[in-house]
Amino acid sequence: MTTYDANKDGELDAQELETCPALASAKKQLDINQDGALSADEIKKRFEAYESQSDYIAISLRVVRNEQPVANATVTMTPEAFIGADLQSYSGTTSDDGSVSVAPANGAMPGILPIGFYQVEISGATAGKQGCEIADDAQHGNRLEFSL
Ligand SMILES: [Ca+2]
Ligand SMILES: [Ca+2]
Repeated sequence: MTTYDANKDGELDAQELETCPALASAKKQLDINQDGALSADEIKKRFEAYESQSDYIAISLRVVRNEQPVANATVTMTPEAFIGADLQSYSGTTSDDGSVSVAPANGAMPGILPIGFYQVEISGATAGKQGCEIADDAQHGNRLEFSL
């Protein structure tokens, strides 16, 4: 969290969250006191909630532009360092229907990812930084859709 806490006040405010779209995407669930900022304690509580969740989740991922599927886009999902330093990245290329099953470099268990927060990079994206949370109770469920 210190990576994103630019003014070092122990909280991530709306401006700081812009630099971490993964946390920003889950703000509704994380921001317990609804003050628009995420405190270290609120983030800690989220990780405590993970204890009772699945370790890995099968996700379906799709890339669209103007609601149309985007083929041949490379999607790379990189775990945020704060969820664990030893986690690997997942990537894949979208098919004609815009869907992709991302996999680690060794190809094991495509489409099945550890829960947590991810940076998402998509080739051809113009929308700026993207990110997401993967969790049993994430608001988008296990279906992720990214717009370019
Ligand atoms: Ca701050
Ligand atoms: Ca808060």
